[in-house]
Amino acid sequence: MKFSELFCPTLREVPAEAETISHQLLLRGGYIRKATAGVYSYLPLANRVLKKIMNIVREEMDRAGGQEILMPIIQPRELWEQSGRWDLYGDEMFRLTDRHNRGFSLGPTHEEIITALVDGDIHSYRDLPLLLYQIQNKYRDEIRPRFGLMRGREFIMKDLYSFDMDDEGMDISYRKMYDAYSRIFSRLGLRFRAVEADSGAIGGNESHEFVVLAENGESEVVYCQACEYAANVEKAACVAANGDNNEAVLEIKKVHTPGQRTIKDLVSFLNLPEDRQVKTLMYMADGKLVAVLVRGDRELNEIKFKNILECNDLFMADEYTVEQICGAGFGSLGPVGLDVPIYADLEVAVLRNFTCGANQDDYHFCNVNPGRDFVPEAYVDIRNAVAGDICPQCGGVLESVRGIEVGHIFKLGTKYSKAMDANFLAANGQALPFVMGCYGIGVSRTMASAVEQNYDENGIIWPLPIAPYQVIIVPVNAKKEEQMQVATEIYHRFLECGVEVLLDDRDERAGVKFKDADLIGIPLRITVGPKSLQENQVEVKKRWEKDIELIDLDKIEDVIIKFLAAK
Ligand code: 9G3
Repeated sequence: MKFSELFCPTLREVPAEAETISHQLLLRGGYIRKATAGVYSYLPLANRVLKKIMNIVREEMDRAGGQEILMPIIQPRELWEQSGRWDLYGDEMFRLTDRHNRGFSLGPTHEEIITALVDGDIHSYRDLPLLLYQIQNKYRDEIRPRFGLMRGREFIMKDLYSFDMDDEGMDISYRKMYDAYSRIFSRLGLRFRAVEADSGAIGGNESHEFVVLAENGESEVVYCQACEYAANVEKAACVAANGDNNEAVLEIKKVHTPGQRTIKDLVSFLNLPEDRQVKTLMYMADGKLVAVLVRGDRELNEIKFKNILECNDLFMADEYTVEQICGAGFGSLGPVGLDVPIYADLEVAVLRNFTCGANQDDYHFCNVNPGRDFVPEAYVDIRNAVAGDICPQCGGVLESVRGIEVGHIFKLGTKYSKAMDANFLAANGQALPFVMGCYGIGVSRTMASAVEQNYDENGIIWPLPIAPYQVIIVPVNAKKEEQMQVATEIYHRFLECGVEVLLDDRDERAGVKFKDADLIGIPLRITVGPKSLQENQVEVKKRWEKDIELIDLDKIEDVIIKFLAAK
């Protein structure tokens, strides 16, 4: 491809609305352009990267026994009513009506479509297991689409659905997908981790996320250095603190704490460390007020809490309601004498003589002791795990990293097949619901996460397997006949060998061409300049290294082809 013909509108300036590095570099590199909030066009270079990602995904899905199909984006409302999810997703679902005023959704996912499809034509256990997948646009009306392709309202997803006779079959399909995902992200040249994850509203009880490690990723993961344990913080289990607290139990006392509202206020006002305090948070769970206690230095994990309460709606109560019920504002709440069901984190059970609000503004209780001064509904694991915690699997020490969720696989069980009455005939003639799994990869998000993980001050550094082109040839001066002649000759030789090569034939200053080559992130740059021609050599520079090698003109082909083959 000749750069002078390539639709690749690079930008010098960082667009103001781009907050993350991948959004900035994909815009500046001429990879994407915004059509509207959260909706992008993929320009030629991005399209080449996406196709490489999709091909690796396809190869591994096919190798794992998947069969590629393509399902509709327009989905009839009736199917979502059958599964009971039409009303579950509010404004996030794009909805439309046709000329007959019938309701449809723009597909945010395809459990309903695929279950109805398979139910229509698969009737016997002999046809199982069945793994069907697609690579297709998805639509989700995010409240705040941001970070470019990372959180769009239209994005490309590979979604595979597995159909088995029983749980054992589902576990086998799940394991095949888990292994296929590990191969995919390795082949894409990304540093990633597979971690235990919360299944959320989709249902089922086991799921794993594949997270590309990146310091400003939205997902927080904890992992153990001593064993294989790794989990999204939403899911990571916290082991109960040891109960060998033999501190003497002191008499409770009420302390006047004028204007002291937060944990930090009390640290200074009472010279009291955070872990000697307990914070009380009030939530509405399916319309009922509940209190939750965590140690002053911990954060509540709302997903764990919601799973324990098994409620649909969980959100923080407003201060007005709280004042009505508890007689005090947020900064003065506590469990003592609180006429609301209380759930306490495991750590609170072993606290002695802690301080908390007295349910009276400007007063706190000191020397509060669980059991004597309040009795919770239960002591449960509802705090966020943090680095330094004990590994729930082996007792080692947990570390924490951030990353970008690019894949998520779920054991669905019979949730959708039961809801939609999708059955097969077992060997004994019994009609049984399919046992399903679903497996997603964010293809467009994977491209962005590759940038988040591989860039420097000059631009993108594509992992070789997904670079839009492998080599860019830069003649220093397009006006010099000899340089252009040599550059063009190398270019044609590479084309003949099947090397994916760009020739920067633009009549631009060398500096501009080098900057663009770095910005768009082509792995190998070959420079044809006056100096190197005297010695019958060209300069070769790898995008991720600083130094430049001089290679003889008659060896350049072998060197490059050997290098590319080795990768
Ligand atoms: C919706 C809307 C948004 C959604 C969903 C449904 C997320 C929804 C979960 C999944 C689970 C898996 C198959 C591929 C991998 C992920 N956001 N989820 O079901 F109607 Cl508006 O999509 N689906």
